Amino acid sequence: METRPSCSHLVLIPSYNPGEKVYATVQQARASWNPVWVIVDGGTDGTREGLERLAAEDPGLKVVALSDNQGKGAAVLHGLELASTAGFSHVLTMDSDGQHPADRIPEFMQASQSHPAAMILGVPVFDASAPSLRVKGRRVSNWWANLETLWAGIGDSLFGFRVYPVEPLRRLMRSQRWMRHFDFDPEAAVRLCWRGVPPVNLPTPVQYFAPEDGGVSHFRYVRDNVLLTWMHVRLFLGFLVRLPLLAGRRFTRHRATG
Ligand SMILES: Nc1nc2c(ncn2[C@@H]2O[C@H](COP(=O)(O)OP(=O)(O)O)[C@@H](O)[C@H]2O)c(=O)[nH]1
Ligand SMILES: [Mg+2]
Repeated sequence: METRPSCSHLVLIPSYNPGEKVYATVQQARASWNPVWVIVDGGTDGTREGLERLAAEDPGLKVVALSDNQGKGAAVLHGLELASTAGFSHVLTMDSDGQHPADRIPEFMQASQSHPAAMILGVPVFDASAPSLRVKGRRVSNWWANLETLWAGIGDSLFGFRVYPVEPLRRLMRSQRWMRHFDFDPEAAVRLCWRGVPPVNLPTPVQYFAPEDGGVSHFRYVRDNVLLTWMHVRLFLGFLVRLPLLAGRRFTRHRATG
């Protein structure tokens, strides 16, 4: 079944050396949505060529190749600029390595159509395949993200299966030089909350694949935890500056909900 292309909502997949899983991932995304754009963020595993071959036969799939590796956030920003020029109002971001459930795309897009001013955040539902170090690590990041927004409702700070309104995110990223690497997802959620983009949370299954099943991760435990710690330091400082504003909003929300 061919889906009619959406003029407002786009699937954007940043991809960096994902291995063979990328083909099934992109094809599943295409089975659920049209259009799908893959931003190939440099890379050396031959998947750029493979994806370009798929795109040559599928008008609903576009592959944009960056000449060198710039980081996840930088790849998303590149896609946002193109999406904005092409007139899209929202993008759904998802990973290229098969961990995210492509069959949930329509449900997320529908939630975004019902709440266009909001960001739709996937909240991971882990199965037994999830490494406990990663599951525990994200509790720490989630706690900080909730403090930094005074519990405005971020269900998960790190999960990359989300729908964003294009313009607020694009403006936010252009206004500073952070959020270009693994610090993209948590910082986007916190800073968009600060700018008045409310989160809507949807539980979403996530899978971790063993290397022998084609699982590839570029998460480097020390490098990326240092990056995330420094990110929370700057977000915490930003939080202190905005505390009166956030407390005021919290008070108004509290009064409105009784
Ligand atoms: N780590 C990393 N991921 C990138 C980069 N550029 C794009 N991505 C994409 O970001 C997503 C998440 O990365 P991944 O290594 O799977 O992280 P993990 O799922 O947290 O272990 C994948 O879709 C990557 O292809 C990059 O420079 N570094
Ligand atoms: Mg992954």
